[in-house]
Order: sequence, then C-alpha cells, then structure tokens
Amino acid sequence: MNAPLPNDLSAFWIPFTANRSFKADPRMLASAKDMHFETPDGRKVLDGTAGLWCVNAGHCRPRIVEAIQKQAAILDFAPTFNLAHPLAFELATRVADLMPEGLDHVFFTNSGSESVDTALKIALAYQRARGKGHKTRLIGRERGYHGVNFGGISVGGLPKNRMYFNNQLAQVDHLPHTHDLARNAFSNGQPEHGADLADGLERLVGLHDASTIAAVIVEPMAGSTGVLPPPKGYLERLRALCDRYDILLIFDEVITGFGRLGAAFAAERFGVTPDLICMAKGITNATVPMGAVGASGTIYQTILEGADAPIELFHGYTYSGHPLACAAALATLDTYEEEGLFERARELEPYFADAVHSLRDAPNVIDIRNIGLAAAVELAPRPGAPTVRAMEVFQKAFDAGLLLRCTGDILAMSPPLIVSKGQIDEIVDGLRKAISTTE
Ligand code: PXG
Repeated sequence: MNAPLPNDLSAFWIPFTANRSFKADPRMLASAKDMHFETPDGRKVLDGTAGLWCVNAGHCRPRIVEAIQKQAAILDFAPTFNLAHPLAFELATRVADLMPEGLDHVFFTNSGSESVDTALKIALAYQRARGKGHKTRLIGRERGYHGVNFGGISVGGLPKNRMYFNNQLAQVDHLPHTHDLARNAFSNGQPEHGADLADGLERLVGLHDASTIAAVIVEPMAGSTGVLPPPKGYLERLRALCDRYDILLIFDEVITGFGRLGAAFAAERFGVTPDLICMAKGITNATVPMGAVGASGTIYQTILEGADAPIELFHGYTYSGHPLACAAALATLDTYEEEGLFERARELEPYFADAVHSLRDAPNVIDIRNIGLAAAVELAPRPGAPTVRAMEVFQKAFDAGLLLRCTGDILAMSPPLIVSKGQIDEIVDGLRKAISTTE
C-alpha cells in the first residue's frame, strides 16, 4: 500500500520520542496485518514487539475489526456515570473469569497509566473504608514502570520519569530492583537468585511501620526496564510479607496480562494472587484504548459497606467502559480463546528461549533474559556513550524490516502470540545481524 505522507510534521508533539531527530528522519507506518506493519512506501516490517507489548493477537484481526465497525453504528457512546450499557457488564464478567479466584470485580479505565492510578486510589479507599485511614504510604520498586500519571511516576522507579516532575506523591518508598548481572546473567526463565530482595519490604516496614503502609505495587515481570523476570520465590515472599503486615499487593499486569507469559495473567503463571491487578494493552488487542483494574471481593465489599456517602468510590472516567472498547475487548477475548493463544505462548516459550539464547556469542552481549514470549538482550554500553549502541541496533533492524524495542542498552522482543517458529528465527536472525554489524 502506498499511503500519502503528511506535508507538515510540526504540530504533532510525539510522545516519548526525540522530536527533532525523528522529524528530520521520520519512520512511518501506514497499515498492518497479522505479524507485519507496512510502511507508506510499501516495505514490510516484522512486528517483533506486538506494537508496544499490546497487539497480542496480531494486527487487524477480522473478528475484532468487525466488532468495532458494528458497535460504532449501534451505540457509539453511553455514559457509565449513573447509567450503563450491557456490554460493560458482559466484559467485566469475562475479565473476572480470566482472573485468579478471589478477584471478581472490574473497574474500567482507558490506559495502563489510568489503571495504575485507579488501583492506588482503590487501595487508599479500601484502607479508609475499613477504619485504617492512617495506612496511606505506597511502595513501588526501583526500575518499575507504572505509566506516566502522577501516581504512577511516584511509585515507579525510572529516574527520568521522576526527576523532571517534582510534584510527586508524598509518602512513597521503593523496594530494591531485581536486576543482578553478577549472579543471574543468561538466566533462562526465572533467575535463581534474588528472592531475598523481597525482604526489602521488611526493612521499609521497620522504617515506616506497617500501620502507615497501604499497598505495594510491582510488575510481576518488569517489562519496560528491559524484561526482568521475578527471581524464583520472590513473588511468593512478597505476598507472604504483605499478608503478615496487612498490606495490599498490587500486580501491574499491563504488559503481562492477556497471555504474554503463557497464561491469562502472570498471577496465574506464578501461582501468586495479588489483591488488585492493573491491566490495559492486550485487553482490546490495542485496537481501542482501554484499561481495567481487577479487584478482590474483599476490597469491593469493604468499600461498598464502609462508604460514608451513597457513591462509594469517588472515581471514574468519561470513557470508563466505552462501548467501542467493550466490543473490541469481547472480540479480542474470543480470538484469544478460539485460537488458544495463551497456551500457544506457553508452548512456544522453549523454542523462543533457545532462539534468543543463541545470541549469547554475538558481540557486546552481556545478558539475555526471557520468560513467556518476552525476552531482552542487554549490550555493554559504549564507553562514554551509553544507550547509543542499542539505538543503532534498533534503527538498523528497522531499516532491514524488523521492529524491536530499545531501552537503555537493552533490546526487547515481545512478538504477537500468533508468531510462527519461522518468524521467531527471523526476529533472532535480524537482531543478530544488527548487533554483529554495530560497533
Ligand atoms: N504499567 C506498565 C507495567 C506498563 O508497561 C503502563 C503501566 C502504562 O500504560 P499506558 O497505556 O498508559 O501507556 C505501562 C506501559 C516500552 C513501553 O517500550 C512500555 C509501555 C508503554 C510504552 C512503551 O517498554 N508500557
């Protein structure tokens, strides 16, 4: 497809992008189908990252396209403040069925960032509703990414997301991250070492006292920072400590939700059940913006029964449970189920793992990590110019027809769950070529 190019690139302020260099040399996408994007000049690009970790069923899937088209002509919008529409209930039930037992209520948002801030607010509302309004402190983790809203950047642990915006939430602290090249380099799946890092929570309890702490939020597998699977035993330990100190545990599953780790949620994969789950991205296969927070029955009932006003939770968005997003999500969940895509991810995991670990001997590779259909290759930073090497690899791969993600000196891969073995080889060969030809 040859699509017309825009005449003027100046007005669109591109997110999380070096606008000046991008506009000098733009990389455009015009269409997409299944595993590929196509550029305006007709070049195919293999999607090694499911867009931004979100197009889990592949692009422009017919069932989802049709559901959105149909719904737009039936009910384009319906308020969910004091009103509702049937699809939102249907979807909430479907999502609840996918979550671990005990998590059975769903609050709709429009993005991962909104899901995170919603979950933090629900945690505070819960503590207050049960007469523990003094539990207000929120604990995140170093290197965590929880979106870009003020709550999310405060509990998040990426320095640049925090340092530029000083109006952060007070009363926040952080667990240590689990990145440990000395002990865990080239782990396949969950690393052996680091369960003890969860004891960081014990130290924070010692410092702040459990009576001030409302919730801990972590990504079960840290994604954006460069794929850090949880060390063996880590999440179990964190769950046990949260129970001991009466602290809520929130899993941010914006990336891991909907099959990335070979199960509906990482909670299921790891056998650890949080009190709240943040989700977005894969819920609609990224076709229509949507996020959600899954909550336990205990949290829901406590807030409803402990409320001091008829509206129990003072929170919600104009587009919470938007009809188009609900239709897209229902068709997406049908697609995942019909095609067995979560199981497929689990079945492909060993093949994917072997393929990415074959890059071990490529130049400058200092670590390879993987779990489910997510993997990262970490490169040694170029002396005096950190991050430049990975950016060059990313650009080379893109020019050769392969989309990867780069963050710092790390290249990440997270293909749609429909990826074939041949396409896994193509992704890994493309990355090998790009690394091998980069100084
Ligand atoms: N939580 C987690 C764990 C995420 O990964 C968000 C929250 C925020 O979601 P929204 O929908 O508000 O963007 C995310 C988003 C990358 C990359 O390259 C990752 C995300 C977004 C964009 C790029 O790693 N994750």
